[in-house]
Amino acid sequence: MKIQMIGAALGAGAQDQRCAQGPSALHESRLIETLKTKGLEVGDFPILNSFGQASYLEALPLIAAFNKGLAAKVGTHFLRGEFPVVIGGDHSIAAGTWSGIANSLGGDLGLLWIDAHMDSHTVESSETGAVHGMPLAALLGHGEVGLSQIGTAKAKLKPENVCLLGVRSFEEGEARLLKELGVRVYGIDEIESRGFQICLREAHAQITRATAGFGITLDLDALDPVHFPSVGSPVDFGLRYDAVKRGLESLAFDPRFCALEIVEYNPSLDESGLSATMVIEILASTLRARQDAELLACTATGT
Ligand SMILES: [Mn+2]
Repeated sequence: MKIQMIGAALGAGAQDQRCAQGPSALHESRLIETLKTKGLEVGDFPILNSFGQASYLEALPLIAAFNKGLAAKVGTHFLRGEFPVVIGGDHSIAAGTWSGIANSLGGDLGLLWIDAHMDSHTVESSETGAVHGMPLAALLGHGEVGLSQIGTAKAKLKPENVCLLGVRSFEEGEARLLKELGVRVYGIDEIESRGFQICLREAHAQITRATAGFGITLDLDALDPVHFPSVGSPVDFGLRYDAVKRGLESLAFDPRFCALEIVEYNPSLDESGLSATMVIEILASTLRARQDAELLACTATGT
């Protein structure tokens, strides 16, 4: 299984735009070399850049154009039988990544959205106008058409095929939309009381029940900032790094796992480089599990 890393150097969707430097900083932290030494089949690491400068709602046309290109690139690699891994950038790139997969999958897409926030605003409900607060609404077919109708006019996700995990900061408008649609949200209180692994397994069962494949998008602000402070919008009391790393590894043994996205790494807040190492470790363990699953499946079918 060939893993195709894609950098999405976009920061225009966030208030703090410095996560645009995430892909290049990880590249300089020897991301690709480390994955190769772990036995992973990775090629090059092209980084898509956004041209032009804008912020808040004024950035919408720029972000829509960027995501259109990202979706095409992700879809092309996926249709070649490769496993796309998109590295952000702010979370507005999710509209591109998952439109690219949904348009190419040939069936419904399941998605696990690990995040401190809901990212389910529309232009009307957003209080800040920051576009990284809108990608999930767009993928569900709501809000700005430049984000919600990439490639096709169809909604990329059905509400019953998405679960959010780790949420602890949200506004009324986006919560109302998810509630009306019936999207399952695992807030931090439920995760604390029932246990992370139990909630994760339940979410995995839901997003694979009626889908042709599933993806994971990890917004690093889901992690507790005590352990992982290097993000655009930190929120206290998050998920534990080890639990998330082990959890992603366990889900990645499922051969239906078809793409991964990691966003919001802010290298300006990572002077020691420790957070970069943590991101690379999560990628290595998750992709290793996915590759092993592929090898096992090939052995089982004799191919
Ligand atoms: Mn997010």
